[in-house]
Formats: sequence, structure tokens, C-alpha cells
Amino acid sequence: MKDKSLGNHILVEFMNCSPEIMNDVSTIEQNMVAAAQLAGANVINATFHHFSPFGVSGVVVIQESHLAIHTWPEYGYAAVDLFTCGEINAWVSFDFLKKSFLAQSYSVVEMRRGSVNLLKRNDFDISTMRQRASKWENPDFYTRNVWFTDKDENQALSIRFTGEVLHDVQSDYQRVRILESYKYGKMLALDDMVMTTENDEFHYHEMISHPAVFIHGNVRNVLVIGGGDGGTIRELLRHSEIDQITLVEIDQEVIVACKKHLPSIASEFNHSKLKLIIDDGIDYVRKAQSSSFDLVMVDGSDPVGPAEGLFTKEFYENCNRILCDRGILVAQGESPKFNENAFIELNKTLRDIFGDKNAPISLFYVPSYPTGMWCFQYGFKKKSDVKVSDKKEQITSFVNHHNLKYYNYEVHCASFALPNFIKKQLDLS
Ligand code: SPD
Repeated sequence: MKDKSLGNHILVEFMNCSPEIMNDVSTIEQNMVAAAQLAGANVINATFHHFSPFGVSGVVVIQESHLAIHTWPEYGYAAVDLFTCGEINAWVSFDFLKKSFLAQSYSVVEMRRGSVNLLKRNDFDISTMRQRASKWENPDFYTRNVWFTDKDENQALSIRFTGEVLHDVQSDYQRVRILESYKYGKMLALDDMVMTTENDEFHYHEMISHPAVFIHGNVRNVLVIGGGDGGTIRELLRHSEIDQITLVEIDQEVIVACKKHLPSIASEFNHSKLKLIIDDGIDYVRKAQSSSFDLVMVDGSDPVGPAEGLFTKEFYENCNRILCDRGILVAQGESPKFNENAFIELNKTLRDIFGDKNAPISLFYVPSYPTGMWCFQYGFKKKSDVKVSDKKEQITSFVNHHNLKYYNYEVHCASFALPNFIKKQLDLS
């Protein structure tokens, strides 16, 4: 006869599971909650995190204890704890999860927890507490804490989302997802990295566009590489003197997703001044005519996957070649506090190509990117004054007219000031 115990703990090793499922935070959250409910447990709370690039951790708190999981998608492995008390049969949860994760093998240890023979019951009267607790009724909803995490090996930024994935397409280049976050509205994620969100996109898109246009002073013809969410072209099109914008996006699926779910960002894809090309931007720049653009903007993602080539010397040499006489290059420059190497290397490359005095950096703040501190890196074909001191009134009237939310004259000037630690990182005096 078994000893009477307070709880039962099933420790499971699920092996040879589907790596895709093991890396999918919302599917795992839904399966873990369903596993608890199928066993008759009352779900109180669920907290799940995805780690970039791989792995999900989460806990479902149930009135009868908890279910927990940690996954290693690269090994097709999940460590799962099913800890229950009372009448709950956690083997029902086990069977369900085995099927849901497509586990081809597993091992299990079952332990009784809290053997009453070994425990001494306190003598104070908790009967009233027990009575109150037994009156607890499942309100038919639970608190979901599902987190999207953009991280490197040492730091992370997590954004809580509803758990619902509104769009999820594996394109030829990357996984394109739209998630619904609580703080920042709908969010575009490419391969587990935050690209833009409805509520803070203006930081990035105003700052990639307006400083360069005002520094140049006579922009007519613009090339945007990447930028498939549409935010950069929306901002550029506020400048009526621009005659044409060529946007070269490698991944049509990004445009499809953003047009459907982020219409406030992808609002200008039908504009008559836009020439949209679905192609490899690196190749486009390689073949483009010399001296053909006033402005080249590299609105790409981080230097992994399809955007890796946007951080090479050959690419920026071609950007330099296709710029007109007073042309300006603006590139998504990564962060001095995250991807530091990419940030430093890009600056070295641009200084090599454009010259030490012609490769300034503009810093800005994006709450939804890891560390929040981000930058655009410039290449000036001819020496230009970043301070635009004669354009204060023109900029202020433009900002007021368009009701801009981040960019203004003071921000423009201040963004080119670098803190000492960055000057040191870049060996600037
Ligand atoms: N880690 C995010 C790097 C910036 C990626 N580009 C964002 C595209 C917005 N149009």
C-alpha cells in the first residue's frame, strides 16, 4: 500500500520533439494550459517566455499546484514537470503533451511529494481557511503572461503579448510574425527579433528619414533598401520635394503581413511616387547606375539571416558609388549597448569608405529594442553640417505641420552628440 502523500510529481523528458513546436511560445502555452484543463485542473495563471533565438520556458499555475516546461528546440527536447495534488490525474496531461509536441521518445520519473508519514501536522486550526479555499470557483479565465524575448547571450528585452499570433508565415528568408502586445500594440517580429511596433515605430521612422532629408536640403530621388513595413516611406513622403522613392524589399511576405495588420505603418504602398521592387537589395545596389540617388537608406534588420549582407564593405562601397555628388547614406546602425561589434564594425567600414569626418552617428531611443539605445550611421559623399543651424524655422514648421511625435530641431542636433563611452568604443577623439 502506498504512503499517503500531499502531491504527485511527474518529471518528464520529452525527446525528439518537433523543433518548431519547441520554439513556439504561444503553441506551448496553449498546449500546457490545455493539458492542465484536460486533467481537470483549475488554471489560475500562465507565464511563458520565448528566448531568442531558441527556447521557451513557462509555468501554468493551477489551483492544484503547477505544470512547468523548459525547451531546447535545437535538441528537440522539453523538460516538463507535472506537479499536482488532490484528485488530478496528471497522466492525462502527459499523454496530451506527448502527442502535441510530437515526441518520439520520452522518459518519466514519478514521485510522491510530501509523504504524510514523514510530516508533522501543525496543531493550529486552519479548518476555516480550508473551508474558504474550497469555495474558490474557477472564473473561467486565467491570467496569461506570455512574453516575447529578444536577447543575446547576456541580456534581453521582453514584451508581454496576448499569446495570440495574428500572422505567422515562414517565408523563403525568415519567419514573419505579427503579435499583439499589451504595451506597444501590434508588433512585427522577424525570426524572433522585434522589428517595429504600432506604438513606438515613430521613434525609428522619424529618425531614419527627417534628419537626412534636412541635412541634404534638396532630396529628389531616394533608394530604400529593406523597409518592408512601410514606415520609412511614409515619413519620406511627407517631404513634397521628393520626386521618387525606390523601395527594394527582399521579402514580399513582410509587406503582405504589414499591409494586413499594421495599416498605420504600411499606409503608402500605393503612392504614385513609390517604385516598389521585390528583390535582393544587395544585388540591386551592385547593379544600379552610379550617381543616381540623393539618399540611400538601409532600413534592414539585424546582421543575421537575410540582412547579414547589409553589413559588408562591398555593399557600402556600392552605396557610395550610386550616391549623387552631395548624396547621403543612412544605415540602421545597431546599438552601442547590444550587438556592439556590429555597431563598431559598421562605423569602421563607413569611415573607411566615406572618410573619418563624413561618417557621423545619430542616436535615438526605441523602447521595444534590447537596451533601448539605437542608432543610424551616416555616410556623407561631401562634408555636410549635421547641425542645420540655418534650418531651425523650416524644421519647426515641418514638425508642427505633420504633428511629428519624436523628431524636432533640438532632437535633430542633440542626436549627433555622442557620449564619451561611445567615442571611446569608436576610437574617436
Ligand atoms: N533589432 C532591430 C533592428 C532594427 C530593424 N529595422 C527595423 C525596421 C523598421 N522599419
